[in-house]
Amino acid sequence: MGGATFKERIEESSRTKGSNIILALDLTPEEPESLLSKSMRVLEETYRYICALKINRHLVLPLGLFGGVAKILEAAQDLGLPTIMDCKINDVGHTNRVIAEQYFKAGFDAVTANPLVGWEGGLKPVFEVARKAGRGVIILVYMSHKAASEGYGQRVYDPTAGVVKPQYVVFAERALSWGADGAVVGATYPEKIREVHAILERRVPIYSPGVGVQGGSVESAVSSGARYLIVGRSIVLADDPCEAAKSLRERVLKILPGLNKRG
Ligand code: NUP
Repeated sequence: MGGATFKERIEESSRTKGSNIILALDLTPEEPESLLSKSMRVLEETYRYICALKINRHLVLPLGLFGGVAKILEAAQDLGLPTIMDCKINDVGHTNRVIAEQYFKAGFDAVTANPLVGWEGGLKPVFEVARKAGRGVIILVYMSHKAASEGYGQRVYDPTAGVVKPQYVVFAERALSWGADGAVVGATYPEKIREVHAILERRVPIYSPGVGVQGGSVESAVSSGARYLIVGRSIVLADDPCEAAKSLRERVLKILPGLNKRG
């Protein structure tokens, strides 16, 4: 992968694979040995149809970051897939720095973070560590679950502009001003994807989880402006994960036929 930044590398992977599907490898915790082999099997079965791999604490807690997870990251790297740790970094700066450093040391190409903690003494150290290591930071803008409106949809006073705005609009503006590599907006809220896309234009790509089991649709998320779709259970719990990933990719290509043409 030749691109200099994470944003460029995942873009290149997406064009090479003709897919915008990011596999969320959320397998239910069980005996570490079978969890690791199942993870490897699902990755092996689906890698042709996906452009990146996202890992959650579902795997980090039972397998260990420098144990089983590092092995999965190595396999993903061998398959040419960028990797994202969905850790939603959310603490004070000096702790956030260590969290980001450890995930990058284990081999992750990007981390997710919660913009609610702000910049100074919050996410600034995460962006500094990421830039230095050539890795990415993707921030939450509007989550996919039912209660997302309780936090991301609150109306807040923006002291810089002197106006009241929805929280997610402020977060989208931060994604731009902080130079984030991506912004997460739930596929379950296509109208929010459209609104955030109008703010971000093409400068910060939208990552959309919530397709399938959570009720979001491939077609409405992509046509509203989602650049990447994060998909977990619709693939990993399918009888045939390979077929599930393949058919999701085909649905995306019907809307974005140019995705697998370079340039
Ligand atoms: O708003 C979010 N919604 C969401 O589901 C932000 C996320 N990071 N996710 C993640 O996307 C979630 O943690 C899971 O790993 C994946 C969606 O999984 P599924 O609903 O497709 O199984």
